[in-house]
Amino acid sequence: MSGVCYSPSLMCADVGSLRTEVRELEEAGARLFHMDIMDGEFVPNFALSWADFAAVRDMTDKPMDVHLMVKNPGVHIPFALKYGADIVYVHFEAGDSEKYLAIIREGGVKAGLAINPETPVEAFRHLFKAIDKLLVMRVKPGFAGGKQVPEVEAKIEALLALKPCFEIALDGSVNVEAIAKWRKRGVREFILGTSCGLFGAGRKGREYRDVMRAIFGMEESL
Ligand code: S6P
Ligand code: MG
Repeated sequence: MSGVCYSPSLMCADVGSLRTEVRELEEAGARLFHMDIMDGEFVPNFALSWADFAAVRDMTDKPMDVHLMVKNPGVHIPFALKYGADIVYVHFEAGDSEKYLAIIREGGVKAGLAINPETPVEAFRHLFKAIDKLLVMRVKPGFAGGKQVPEVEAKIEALLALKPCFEIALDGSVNVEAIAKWRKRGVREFILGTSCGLFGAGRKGREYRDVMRAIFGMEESL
């Protein structure tokens, strides 16, 4: 398998059957599990709970990230550290990113910054050294199946051109076209939701393995 990391977003899975879902996704080739935590304030929705996170942690040895879409990351970071997250993403737009990134690193895990589609690179460039991973949102956060914001394409291009010292992951509206395009240009992590057909109606009864194999196969032909 290549160095590309395909990370299923578990808020899109059958949350009532997480044990089966995690096992099947692992067998299908998932390298990391993406866990969305929302507070109903930073975004108008709720996704997974810390109980879900802890349960999945017990089910898998694969790395797990947590994408905090919350107004007050300070309340949630301790849970992420306690429950064994490997990467914690705080949103730049929630404020105080420098402080939170430092707390995450001090906790011994990778410090991730998530950025909304409208946030320009210049706004967080001063934080580059504090970031281990950058989660670039291609959609307005809060929901699966969101509409891709076209302006994000230029931002990803600009980020790659800067050859940053952190890894870049793409989240939201990651369809097969986006994977093909950005994999070729050097992006090494993709959060898989409904747009690529892994979850939701697009799956049309196929097994996770079939969808993932199609994505891996596409990569070989690049
Ligand atoms: C959205 C969340 C994401 C979604 C993922 C869904 O706010 O952060 O991680 O779970 O984007 O993917 P898709 O392909 O349905 O947009
Ligand atoms: Mg996410």
